[in-house]
Amino acid sequence: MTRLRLFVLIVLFAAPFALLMGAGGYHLWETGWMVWAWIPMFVCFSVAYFLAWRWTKRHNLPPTDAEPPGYWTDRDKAAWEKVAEKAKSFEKVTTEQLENPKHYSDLALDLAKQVAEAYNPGAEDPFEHLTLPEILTCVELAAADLDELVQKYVPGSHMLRIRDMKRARKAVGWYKTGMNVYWAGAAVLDPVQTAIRYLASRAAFGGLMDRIQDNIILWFHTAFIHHFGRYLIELNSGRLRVGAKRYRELLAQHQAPPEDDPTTRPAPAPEAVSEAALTTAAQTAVGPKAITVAVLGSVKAGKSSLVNALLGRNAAQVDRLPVNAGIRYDFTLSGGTAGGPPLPSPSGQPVSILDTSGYGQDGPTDADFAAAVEASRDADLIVLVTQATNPGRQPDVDLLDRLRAWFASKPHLKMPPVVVAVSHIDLLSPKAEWNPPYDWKSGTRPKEQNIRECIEVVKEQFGERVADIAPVCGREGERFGIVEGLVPAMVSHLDSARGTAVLKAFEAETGAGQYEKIGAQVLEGGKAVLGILRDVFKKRG
Ligand SMILES: Nc1nc2c(ncn2[C@@H]2O[C@H](COP(=O)(O)OP(=O)(O)OP(=O)(O)O)[C@@H](O)[C@H]2O)c(=O)[nH]1
Ligand SMILES: [Mg+2]
Repeated sequence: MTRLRLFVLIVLFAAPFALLMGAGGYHLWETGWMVWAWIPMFVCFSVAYFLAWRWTKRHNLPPTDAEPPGYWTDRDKAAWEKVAEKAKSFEKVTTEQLENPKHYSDLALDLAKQVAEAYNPGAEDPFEHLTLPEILTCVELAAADLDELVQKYVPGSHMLRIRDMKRARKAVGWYKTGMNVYWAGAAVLDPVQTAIRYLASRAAFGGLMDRIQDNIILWFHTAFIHHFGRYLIELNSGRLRVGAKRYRELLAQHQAPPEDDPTTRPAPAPEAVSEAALTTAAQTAVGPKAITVAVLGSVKAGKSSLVNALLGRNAAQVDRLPVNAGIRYDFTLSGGTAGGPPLPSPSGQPVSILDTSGYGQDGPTDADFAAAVEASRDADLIVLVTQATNPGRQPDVDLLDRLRAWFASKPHLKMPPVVVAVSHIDLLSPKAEWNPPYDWKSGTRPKEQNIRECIEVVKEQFGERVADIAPVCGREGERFGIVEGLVPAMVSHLDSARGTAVLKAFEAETGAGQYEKIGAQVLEGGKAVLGILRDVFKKRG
């Protein structure tokens, strides 16, 4: 259909309505009802404008600065601060600037430089260490995110061409001109009334259209900086070396497994519980990656007893594997321990527990420390066991400080959160009494008070080195505080632990695949060269 025909159709459709509006308006004006008609019209327009203004206000549009992922290191977080600052700095910039395509390319380059500098301070060229595929992956991921955001929140964006947007902007201009002409005409007919209405409408909607447009454009502009910034951080920290597809897969693998609500699950038969409670991680080939817990502590602190308690009665069904740093146990959480209350844990989550050999009361030797590093660098969570009855905790504090220093020297890794298990609480005074459960947080029995005091002391000794502290008794047959206190504490730090797992997965991948990739590329390149040579020889022959 030609434009002319379209135009004719629109005019023909619109003409009767325009005529009715004109005639009606004239009639209203003639009979003096105009004032009465004007009031509801004014109210309708006001409400419509107000709602449009509110719904396009920035805090009603989805936020674009979602929580930084749990696996981000301190360096990543510092870089994110810069990105957020940049986004904020544009709050008062003109819309014309935000509409200019060149502005976005300049901004992208500037942001890329700033983030890269956070990773290579002082470097002459902060992009030196990047590869082309990584950079392209960054662009691909950011673009995909922005595309999704715009398609979801800007209705009709898939049909709007840039040309249309410019036209819409012009149409607003025409509308304003039209309104001015209308006001001028009305003023001739009824100057006083018109002046009052004009002032009222100015006060109510002055610049409203502009504000609505500005809000949406500024929102997109902020989203652009946040999303691009986020992937620049992933880029500079080396996590995009695996490529866009694998990057998404790795992240998805480390999401918490779907919630399994024990109240809605059909209760299994008692003997089935113990069967189902723990299945070896080896059986779950697909699904989430295992969470690795390193159990550290001094000699005879009660580490092995605690590990046995964590495994429950099903220790036999657990995969037991001697490794350099100690013994590894692999199993899968099921949301219930044998006979015990349901664990507040995501079921189906494979877990690997590493029981280490302890260090002496003089503190960890270099060999002990090396073993602790080996256990912790693969761990997503550290459980540090310390005896309640042994008040000197300097060896434990030393170990944590050395571990922190070690992780700090590896900015692409993150130290796992540390949960302290204070063992042997049964031996706190009164020694002869052991009558669990103990309400150590607020109870008034002497044992409860002593446990509380002991935990206070431990808290002071470790300070911010640890994320959580739980008192336990790990002695066979007298266990207490493990399912009730320690496990929930461990689970509550799982997100952070999963984050550490993500970093490790990326580290392992990016190191491992590199040579195979080069091999494949050489092969591809080789095939192309062979093809060219063949053609050359064919032509000669
Ligand atoms: N009373 C009491 N005894 C405990 C507790 N936890 C462990 N024990 C006992 O302390 C001793 C040492 O416990 P383990 O679990 O072997 O300690 P460990 O830290 O693994 O020791 P090493 O591996 O040799 O470093 C054992 O005799 C346990 O029965 C506890 O909470 N209370
Ligand atoms: Mg042991």
